[in-house]
Amino acid sequence: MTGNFTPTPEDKFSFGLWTVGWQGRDPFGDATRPALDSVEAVERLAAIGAYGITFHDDDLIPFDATEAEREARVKRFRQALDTTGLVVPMATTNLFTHPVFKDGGFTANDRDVRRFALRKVVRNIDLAVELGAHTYVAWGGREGAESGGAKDVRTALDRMKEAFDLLGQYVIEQGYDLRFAIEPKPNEPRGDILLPTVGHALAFIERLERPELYGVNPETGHEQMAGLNFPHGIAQALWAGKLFHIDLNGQNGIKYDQDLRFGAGDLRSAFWLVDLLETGGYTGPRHFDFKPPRTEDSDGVWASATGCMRNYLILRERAAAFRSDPRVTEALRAARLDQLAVPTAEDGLAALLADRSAYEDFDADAAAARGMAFEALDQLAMDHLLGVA
Ligand code: XLS
Ligand code: MN
Ligand code: MN
Repeated sequence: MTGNFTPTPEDKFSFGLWTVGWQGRDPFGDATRPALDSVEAVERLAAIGAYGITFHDDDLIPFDATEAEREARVKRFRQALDTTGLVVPMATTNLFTHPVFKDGGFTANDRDVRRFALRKVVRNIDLAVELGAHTYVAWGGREGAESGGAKDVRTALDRMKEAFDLLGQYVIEQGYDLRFAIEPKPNEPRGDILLPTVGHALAFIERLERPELYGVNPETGHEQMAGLNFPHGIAQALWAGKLFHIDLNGQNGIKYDQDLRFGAGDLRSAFWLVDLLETGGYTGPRHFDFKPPRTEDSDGVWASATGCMRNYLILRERAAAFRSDPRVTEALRAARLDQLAVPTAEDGLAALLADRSAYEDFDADAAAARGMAFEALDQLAMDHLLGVA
């Protein structure tokens, strides 16, 4: 263990303005913390070693701000970015807080609401690009329903496709270097949300006019709320070339969206996730979308943010130690991962059909009797994770 878990901008850690700025308002209780000024957020994030900050339009500029107010806020924010060197790798739109979006933005039954939603996104895309973002996240938290007859899901998906196609057209026509990252979530705040998991989003993207413009922004807790294996979802997104961005946080199983700091919740899953991100070719930001619990004061907020990065760095070190351990190399071979990497029928279909050893002479009982040696491998992972390897 090197013990140096101090983040630097090279680690590419970024935070949503709404994360450290969360005031602790929940469905049962009022805010427990004062509002955080965006300039202070930039300065403090830079001070703790982050490299980026992200925002929803409404985090930076109140929904009903005048033009002059808007300009003043953007100017202060930009100055803070210039002074600190913090960048804006991603931005997104709030299509969920204002009551007008109670039935969604892109898939609201009301057409005028859908047109307003699209214009709101377009406006913030301009700002995102102006501030240097290359990724635009789209989380459709209100796109969904609580009852079966309220939403014709196939038609709503037509409207969802229409919205993304129009936004893609806009980005192309403006000549922007910007790609979209769709963020799945199974429920909350709607009873059921459209595009609930990474798999749903990946399938949807292939139906769009310009699929290459769209990827996913999976969030740890969202997949876990659906009982899914987050590293598996990330692996499939990487496999599809669609991991455009990621929201890291912590979650304890199938319950409300906890947004705990990264590393809290399912620690073993976090270990495999970091292992995958560090070895799987992902080069984007390590973005934290967490909520410092409402029990915390301002010191607790920054302790929580620092903890996200520290836990990532600890896990990065532990995962690297696991991968470089000769016993692990041996255990991987015993578990026959090398065989998995060999195509099943590289000799072709005809050769497979002619190969008597593949079927007629295959000894299924002998193959069934072979142990897979996964437990020894997993214990080595556990030892590395717990720091006793
Ligand atoms: C909410 C989402 C949201 C998106 C951005 O559950 O995680 O914060 O990341 O709108
Ligand atoms: Mn969440
Ligand atoms: Mn998120």
